[in-house]
Amino acid sequence: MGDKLVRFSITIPKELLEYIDKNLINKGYSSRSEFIRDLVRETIVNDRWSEGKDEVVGVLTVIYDHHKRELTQKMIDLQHSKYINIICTTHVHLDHHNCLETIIISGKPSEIESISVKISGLKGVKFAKLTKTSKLEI
Ligand code: NI
Repeated sequence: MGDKLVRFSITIPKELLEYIDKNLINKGYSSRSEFIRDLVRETIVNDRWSEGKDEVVGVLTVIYDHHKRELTQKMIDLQHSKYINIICTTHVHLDHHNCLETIIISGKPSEIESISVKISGLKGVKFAKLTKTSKLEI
């Protein structure tokens, strides 16, 4: 966390400010400043993913068919790839047919995207979404 806060003023159209106040402050943001800080942090995360140099973290959420027995083994085999680090996985049996799994992966963006596409493309995977994030020092 940055230890020094600075104050500055910005100029934006009145309607944008009204939008911020109406749609974000009312939804739980404690202040306009907190909203702007989070917007900038989101940009930092996006930049890290697009630049591709730094290690980042991805959370892959997958819904798959519980009855596709070989699928579980294929997913595990992919996770044992030497290029990536699986931090943890959580498996939830949603119902008789559906399994939900979250796989938290660290590594280079291209490596995380690559394994995510491979897992998403396995037969029996019905839904997959990669959430991109990273460490934030500020
Ligand atoms: Ni299950």
